Amino acid sequence: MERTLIIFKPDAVNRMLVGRILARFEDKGLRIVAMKFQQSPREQVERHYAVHKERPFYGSLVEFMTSGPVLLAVLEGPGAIEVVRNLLGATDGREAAPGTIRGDFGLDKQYNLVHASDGPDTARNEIALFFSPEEIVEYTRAPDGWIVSK
Ligand code: 3AN
Repeated sequence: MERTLIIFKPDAVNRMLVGRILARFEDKGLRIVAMKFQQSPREQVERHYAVHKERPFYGSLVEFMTSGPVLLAVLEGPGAIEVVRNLLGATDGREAAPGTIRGDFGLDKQYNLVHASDGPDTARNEIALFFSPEEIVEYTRAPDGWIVSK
C-alpha cells in the first residue's frame, strides 16, 4: 500500500469541481485516509513548493495557492502515487490527454486543479507537511476485497 498527498487547488474549489474530481479517485478504488479543508498559510505553501523557488512562475504559484481555500487529502492504494499522477494527466490542461482529470476539466498550466505527490520521498514529506500522524485514519472498507485481489 502506498500513500500520496493531493491538493484540490483554489481553481477546483471555485469551479465547484471538488466532488466530481474526488469521485474519480473513489471510483478508481483509492481509499481516503485523511482530509482537511483550509486556507493555507503562505509559509506552508512556500515550503511545499520550495523545489520551484527559482522558477519564473514561483511567485504567482504561491499567490494562486493562497488565493482561496484548498482541500487536502491523503489517498491510499497499491501504487497510489503513479495511479493518481496518471489520473491527473499532464501538468498543462491543454496537453493532458482526454479522459484524464486535467484533460477533461482544464486548459491551463497554473490552474491545473489538483496537485499530487510525484514520488515516495515527496509523498512522505508532503503528507508530514500538511497532516499530523493522528489525522491519518487506518481502516478497511467492506468492498476492499473486491478492489484488490489477494
Ligand atoms: P505537476 O503539478 O504536474 O506536478 P509541476 O510539479 O511541474 O507540475 O509544477 C508544480 C505546479 O507549478 C503546477 N501544478 C502548476 O500549478 C505550476 N506550474 C508548473 N509549470 C508552470 C508554468 N510554466 N507556468 C505556471 N505555472 C506552472
